[in-house]
Amino acid sequence: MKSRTAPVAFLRMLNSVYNKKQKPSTAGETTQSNKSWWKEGILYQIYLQSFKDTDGDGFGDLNGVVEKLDYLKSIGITMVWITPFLESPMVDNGYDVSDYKAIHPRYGTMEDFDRMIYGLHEREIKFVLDMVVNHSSDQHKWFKGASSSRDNEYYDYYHWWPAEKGEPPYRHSLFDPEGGWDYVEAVDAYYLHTFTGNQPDLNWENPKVRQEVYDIMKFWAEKGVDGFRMDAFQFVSKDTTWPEFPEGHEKDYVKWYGLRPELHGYLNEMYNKIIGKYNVFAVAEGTGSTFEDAHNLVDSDRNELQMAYHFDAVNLSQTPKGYSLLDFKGVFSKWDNAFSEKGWLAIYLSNHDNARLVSRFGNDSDDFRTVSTQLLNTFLMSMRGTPYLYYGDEIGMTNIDMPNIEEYTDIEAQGKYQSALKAGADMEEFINTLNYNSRENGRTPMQWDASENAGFTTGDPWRRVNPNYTEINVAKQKTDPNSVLSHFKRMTEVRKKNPVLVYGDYTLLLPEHEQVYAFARELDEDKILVLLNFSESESEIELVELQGLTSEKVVIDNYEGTAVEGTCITLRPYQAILFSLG
Ligand code: TEU
Repeated sequence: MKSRTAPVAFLRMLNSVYNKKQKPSTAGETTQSNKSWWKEGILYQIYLQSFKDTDGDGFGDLNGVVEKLDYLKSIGITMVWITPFLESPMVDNGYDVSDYKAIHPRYGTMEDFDRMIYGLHEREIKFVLDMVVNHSSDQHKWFKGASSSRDNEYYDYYHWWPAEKGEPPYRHSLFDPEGGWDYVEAVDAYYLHTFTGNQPDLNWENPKVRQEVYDIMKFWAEKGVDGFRMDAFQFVSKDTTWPEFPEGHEKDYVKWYGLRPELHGYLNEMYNKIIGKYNVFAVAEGTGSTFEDAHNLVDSDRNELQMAYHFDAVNLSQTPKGYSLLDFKGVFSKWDNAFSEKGWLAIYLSNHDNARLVSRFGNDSDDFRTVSTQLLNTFLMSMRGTPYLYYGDEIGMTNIDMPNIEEYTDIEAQGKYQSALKAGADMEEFINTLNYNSRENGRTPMQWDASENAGFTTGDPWRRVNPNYTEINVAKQKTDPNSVLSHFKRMTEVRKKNPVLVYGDYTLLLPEHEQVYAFARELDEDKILVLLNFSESESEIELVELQGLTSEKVVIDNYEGTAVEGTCITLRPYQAILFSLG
């Protein structure tokens, strides 16, 4: 392949030239007058370890992405975010970095990275790097130094509670049932960790730490990275008076720990040193706990970040009972409403921290898997905001059944299990829920074809392949015009051809309807009507907007031969149809 043989130094030069040339300005209002490539983009997230293995070690790698570059182009996505591939002891699968400028050998080399980003750019696909800088790994040289002596130059790179002050005030940890402080004898002090004890929080209050972060971002920006996804970002600034955590507030810990006022100053600094200078964009994981918090992060006149993603939608369907469509409409409508004038959001329903799209928000039975995944993909690409689509959802990959705790390798699942045991929870119910909502469901190997291990690896896959791969795979769907994949490709085209879907105003129709999500998008003369039947039965609806519509006005439909009669239409199970009203 051409991109594999180009000399690396040459690729680096091209990447940096590309970076300077291609970036338009990153103004951030929602209207068309403030266009940005990252608003118009369609982002595809790759969980690298599970995407494509090229060296037979059972782990996906950067060369696997290189091998699939033409596939990525063919499905119509325009941005790629790849989960962390930097040097790491892999306690949290790379969300614990021990060297921010080195590639983990499991995933390849820096030359592989250069080839990959060159190949993406050659195909006009932008690249987004996952920046995990709320915390480092405890194996990072900074933490090794810091935990060796209070006089060490890196000691203040982390947060410490000296033991002579007694026990630290309780701090809730998201992953550790024992709480967020761990003791280190060599320094006779406790360090803070929001996630596991192997992920000590960096001390952003220390200007030297911030400078280190900008230096890392500069390194990657100069390598051609187009954007940064800021991991766990709402937590980076801390109240260093360490107030006691109010009992019973584990569920709204974001309110207690998230978005400290100091964070905005740091983000301004980051904008001036990196974002604005290199003309890249950054997306925050998390939005604080109010709309105001979210606006203060991403409105363009703040010169901080450019986009954020909230958790309200993915938090909806967390147990096998599912969710109510009214709540679902409510969440998306209220966020759209709050961001209709200013700011910009990511639109997503799945990622590496969540179970599979169709299993949680659609219907993964044999009868309805295809249509309901098509419906969800239509929805994600019809909303205002940048769609974030997760690998495997373009073919309707489903949850994998894992009813035994022994099979869970994820640190989060193990932590939750220990917490549930400690709290005396009903463990049968706990496992049922975990089996439904565990993020390990969303991390199984990509199903490329019906050969052994789904064509993901020739070795032993690091994680069991979903046994349904013989049925659900790319090869099979490529040639079927009615497949999830073929529909996905049509939908990316529709999104790209219709700026009204990117920038247009959103109006919710039939707000009380319990099965149908209907809305209109409108931009100048262009108007699109979106009708989505979130149910396995037919739904007849009446809307004045339907008056006079014929099949010629259909923009995309996951069924054939849909007829409008007057102002009525009967939507078939999980039917997703867009009409042009312009
Ligand atoms: O997640 C941050 C976060 O807030 C998590 O609690 C997340 O909501 C949870 O994992 C959901 O299952 C980020 C990453 O996305 C996650 O994969 C990492 O494990 C975590 O940071 C620590 O780096």
